[in-house]
Amino acid sequence: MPNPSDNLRINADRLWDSIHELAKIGPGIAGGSNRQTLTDADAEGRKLFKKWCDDAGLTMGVDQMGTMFARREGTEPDLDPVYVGSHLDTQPTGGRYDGVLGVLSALELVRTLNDLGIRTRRPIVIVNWTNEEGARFAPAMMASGVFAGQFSLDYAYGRKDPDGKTFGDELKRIGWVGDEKVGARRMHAYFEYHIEQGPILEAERKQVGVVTHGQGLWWLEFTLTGKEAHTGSTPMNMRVNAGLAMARIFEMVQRIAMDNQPGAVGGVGQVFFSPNSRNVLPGKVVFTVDIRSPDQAKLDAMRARIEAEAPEICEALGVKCAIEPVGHFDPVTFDPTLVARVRKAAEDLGYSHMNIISGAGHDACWAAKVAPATMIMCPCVDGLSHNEAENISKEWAEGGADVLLRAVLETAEIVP
Ligand code: HGY
Ligand code: MN
Ligand code: MN
Repeated sequence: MPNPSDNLRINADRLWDSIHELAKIGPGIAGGSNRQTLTDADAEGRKLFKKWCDDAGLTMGVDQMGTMFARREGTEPDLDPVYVGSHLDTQPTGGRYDGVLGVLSALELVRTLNDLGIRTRRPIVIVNWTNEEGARFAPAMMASGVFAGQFSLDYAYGRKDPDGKTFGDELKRIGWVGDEKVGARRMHAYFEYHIEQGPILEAERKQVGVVTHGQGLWWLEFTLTGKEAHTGSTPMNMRVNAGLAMARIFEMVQRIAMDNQPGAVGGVGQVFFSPNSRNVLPGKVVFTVDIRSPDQAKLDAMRARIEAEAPEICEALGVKCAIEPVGHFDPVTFDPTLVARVRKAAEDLGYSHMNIISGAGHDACWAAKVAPATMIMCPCVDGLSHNEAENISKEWAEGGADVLLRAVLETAEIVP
């Protein structure tokens, strides 16, 4: 019977085929993916994933947030399982690999164990977390946040998308409201394999990222109220220009992020203008400022400066300013024992590797609140992600998946 120390490897071709099979569901317009959470495309992707889990002999559980838990039994079913997961929902102009690589590498891990007839003491559970992206319904990492006790189920169910549809109604509409209480499951350990979504591993020519920490994040939603007026006939000194206030706040966020280099980022990805007509000054502007840092003090100081300066900018223009935090988690330190296990697996398998801090948020950041958790990363081309041109090589995908297999087996304990 093989031991974790044996040269076990996943089937890279099968993993690669599954990733690209799923990519056919909810395709983007430029070769990436648009499988936003709780859309019909998300439902179709879930259905395919469930079929693959059924084919692999897994037992599917679903909780009240629609998160999917596919269980491979252990020889000691009462032991807390080892969880391995990520997400299948994407950005509207997302890539094929963000999230998908982690869920399907977990499935490939199970398929490999099945091929080899390997049994483990602990059960292994694959997770597809609902709404990791937070693109349609803020905040990001929503289902894992409810699981970790950060948000109530009611809060999550009440969150609205830009069309005013609620999370709860949409989850019901696609038929994925599960009966499990969210967070009732106990995890012995949680692993998440993910593309880096940044340029470091490729630049350093390393195949595997040993993720020691994750950046902290604030999402601050601004609602600026100006006065709708004609863009042609309204004299400049009579304008209450919420759009100008927004532009000055963008500049201020940029300046504060640059003042805190290295190790800080700040920007805005989403803006709503109302009435959004070419020749009407906006009466209302809504946008979300996204600031992040691995340094808690830096992160909090940036938030404080932004919340102090924005009202001054608005007051000077006669614009009303409301700020609501709609997303947050502190910088995360992943479990040192699991981190060391990942590093040793990369060494034993002969993969080049380096320590790395995750720039993006992940479900692992919330899982770490309730269980020992860690992450593994692979490089991505030009560090590009949240872009349809997101790309990785099969070799890169393979390296991290082999490391995942080995580290999970060490943790779930092979039965000889
Ligand atoms: O926002 C994030 O970092 C993640 O991609 N949802
Ligand atoms: Mn992701
Ligand atoms: Mn993402």
